[in-house]
Amino acid sequence: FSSAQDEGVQNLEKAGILNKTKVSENGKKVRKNWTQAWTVLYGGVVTFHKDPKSAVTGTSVRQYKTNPEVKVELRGATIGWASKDKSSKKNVLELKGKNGVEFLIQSDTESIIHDWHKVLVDTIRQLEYQ
Ligand code: I3S
Repeated sequence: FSSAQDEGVQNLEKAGILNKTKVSENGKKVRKNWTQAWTVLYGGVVTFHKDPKSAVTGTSVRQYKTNPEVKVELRGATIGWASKDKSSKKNVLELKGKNGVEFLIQSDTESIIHDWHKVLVDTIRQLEYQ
């Protein structure tokens, strides 16, 4: 058995470069500003970091310790595929945090965004059992 529930959230980690934009803050819509970010999932938290170029040399999630630009707690968050009216881009995920914050995350590479979808779903599910 190797499901997320057996592994625990601490083993669900991932890092890579994604496009992201905030779309809501405190439940209020904000203007989109798509930027590339080094995106890290670790300990049930997603962080977005500027300057992905300096991060690509690091292989381990834990090695990347610079201050995140943005932090989204996955406990109580939801993740799903964004509907067509949310963006004209393809492969867009909608990440909604508990505090009314909402991000779109996107990659042109389908496999990359599918891997993120899976690990985010698994993490959010795992956090419900803790
Ligand atoms: O949902 P919107 O407003 O059509 O989002 C687009 C805008 O944010 C646009 O910037 P301006 O606000 O300067 O027009 C962006 O360049 C687009 O990328 C946004 O749409 P997509 O469909 O790419 O999410």
